[in-house]
Amino acid sequence: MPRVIEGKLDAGGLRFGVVASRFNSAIVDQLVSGCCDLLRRHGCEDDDITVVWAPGAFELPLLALELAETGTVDAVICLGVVIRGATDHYTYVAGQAAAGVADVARATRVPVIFGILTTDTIEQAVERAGTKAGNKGSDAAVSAIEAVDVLRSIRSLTKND
Ligand code: INI
Repeated sequence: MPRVIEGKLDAGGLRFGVVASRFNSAIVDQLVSGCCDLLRRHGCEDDDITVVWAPGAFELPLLALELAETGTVDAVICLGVVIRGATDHYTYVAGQAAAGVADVARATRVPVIFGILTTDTIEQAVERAGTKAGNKGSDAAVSAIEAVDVLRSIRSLTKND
């Protein structure tokens, strides 16, 4: 049998940063709510969740970096909504947000989760923020819990294992 490392979904004792953008806040609020609710239902205490508000998705990576570097959180969850408009502005905002989130995770070795909706329409975003297509904020919270646990397991491996 191979040795298999997979994450448990127990958030008890873990600390999370939630970095959310105010842009499209009516929808982002639902992502934050779904995210925090999921963390609590998996054993995370309210005191162990820090919510930070960014102006827009473009600023999420910088604030995630600062938060991750404090050493006070086990994972950072980035939440936002970028909706395609008439110009190519969307491409720059969404592209930099996605690349930035990945960069912060690799630079800090803290899981930084991409919970940013990138959609063509407001309707598609609403569908993914607690209506018919689930809640991407909750999904991001699951990914955060799982990533923290998998990382801990990998880091506890020794050469003799
Ligand atoms: N920010 C978003 O979070 N979502 C968007 O859809 C969006 N659009 O489309 O413009 C957006 N723009 C603001 C951007 O994130 C920055 O806050 C701004 O450019 C200042 O740096």
